[in-house]
This record gives sequence, C-alpha cells and structure tokens, in this order.
Amino acid sequence: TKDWNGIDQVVLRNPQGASARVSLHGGQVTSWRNEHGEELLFTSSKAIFKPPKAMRGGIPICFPQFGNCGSLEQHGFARNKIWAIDDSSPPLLPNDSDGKSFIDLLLKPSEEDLRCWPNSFEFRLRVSLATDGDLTLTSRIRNVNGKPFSFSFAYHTYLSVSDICEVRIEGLETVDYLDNLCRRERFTEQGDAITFETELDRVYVSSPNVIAVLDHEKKRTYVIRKEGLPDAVVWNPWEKKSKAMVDIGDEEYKQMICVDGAAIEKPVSLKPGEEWTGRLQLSVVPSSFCSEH
Ligand code: TA6
Repeated sequence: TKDWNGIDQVVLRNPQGASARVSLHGGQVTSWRNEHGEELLFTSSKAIFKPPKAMRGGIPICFPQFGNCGSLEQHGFARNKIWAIDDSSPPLLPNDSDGKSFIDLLLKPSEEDLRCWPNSFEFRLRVSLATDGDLTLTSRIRNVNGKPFSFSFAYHTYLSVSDICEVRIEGLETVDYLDNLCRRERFTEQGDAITFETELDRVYVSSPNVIAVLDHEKKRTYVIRKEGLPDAVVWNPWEKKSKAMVDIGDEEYKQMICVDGAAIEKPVSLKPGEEWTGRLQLSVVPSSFCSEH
C-alpha cells in the first residue's frame, strides 16, 4: 500500500487477523493492530505527512543520535530517509521467522549522510508480527570496514492509551534517570510505579529489560521486552508542550505515552566489521486490576 505521500508501506498480517504497517519512509512502523483490528500505537490526528519529517506517532527510529545533543537534526536522520526493502539479508536467527510474517528493510548512508555523519554503516531492520500478535523490531547496525564510530539509538514508541492519568508504568522502580526537563540531571526513581500528572521526559538508564505499561480503562497491559537497549525513555508532553507542537492535537497527549527501548547514556561503539543488535518486542496482555490500583 502507499502511505501519506505515495511512499510504499508494507502490511504484515497474521492468520488471526492482527496486522502491522511499516513505511519505507524512515522504516517507521505506522500501525500495529490486534486481531480485533484495534490500533495499539498512537498516531496524532494532526500528524504531518510531509517528507522528510517523521509522522508523529507509530515507532520512529532515532539513529545515529537521540535528542539534539549532537551535530545532527533532532533524533538523527534515519527516520527522515527512504529505506529500501532488503531481500538479501540472511535470516537473523533461525527462530526469527518461525511462523512470523516479517519484512527486512535496509538503510545505507547517502553522499549527503556521509557529509554530515562520515561513517560507513549498514542498518538492517526486521519488523515481524508473530502468530500471537506480538510485534518485534530487530535492528542490526554494522560498521562496514570504516573507521570506528559511535551512535545513540531509540525505538521512539508511541503507545495508544485511553487516559494518561490512568496509566502506570511498572519495572522502572528505583532506577536512575536523566531528567530532560532539568538539564538531564540524574535522579533515582522513588515511586512504586510511574504515574502521570504533568509533563515527563526522562531517560531511565541501565533499566530492566521488561517494562509494563498498564492502561486502567482498557484493562490491558503493554509488555515491552528489550535486548541490547540498556535505557528506557519515558515521555509525555502534557498540555502546554502539546499546544506548542503543530502536529499533535491540544488534548491528544492524554491518549499517548512514549516508552522507548534505547541506548543513550552509553553510546554504542563499533570497530570496523563489528555489528550491534537492538531488539524490541511489544505484547499486549489483559491486566486484571486489583481494587487498590
Ligand atoms: O524524550 C523524548 C523527546 O526527546 C522529547 O524531548 C521530545 O522532543 C520528543 O522526543 C519528540 O521529539 P520529536 O523530534 O519527534 O518531536
């Protein structure tokens, strides 16, 4: 199918009727639906579908830089580039394609990219949809015999929630975080779970590899499993920041939460020929809420 400006999208389906859509623009997952056709990722109603900007929502890929702490544009250039379908990549792991429908995408630096980031990389992304509806993104980034280079990375994942005020995040208790709202100063999470009543923009460092995002109203929990991604970004812009952003509705912050598997605090360094793998697996499970939640 075609996406917002005629750029190809690949639709993955499983036998139960779950689906996912991946755009060649940015290698961005733009939709993930369960077998009932319910959309599980947030997409802004005011998203701007105009290259090279990334669409606000889904899962933009932040590479080779997270945020604007570097010389590149915010979150790096990978999400603003047109990727190619890669039908040459060998299967990542034998169990990766068991019963899963998947697509392999490839990004290599253009002349323009090499001017602003002179490193010879190959970025292979596999997006797969399992028979149980789980969505898995596997990134393999290789240094193709250039000089050593480092990068930071995030799967900038916009989860769809009913009401941010009824969302709890479990799994990051007592984890240190860098607070983007106060000069990335380091704090330690004290709470028993993260709840939301104002803008929150944090990088939880060396975080556990399983994080749960509970949506009270929908009585369901997103389970995020990550490998090779030591950090977790948690972000909600809240009202004031949303009003300042053209590509999100003033009230839509209530229906989204970003929880990103990431490698930020310690950038990944690759010597010539070395390869890094970062994997994110998203599941949705019914959550039985006890009364006190
Ligand atoms: O921590 C997430 C973050 O860096 C926020 O500060 C905010 O800028 C968000 O990413 C969205 O960035 P974007 O460039 O997609 O608008």
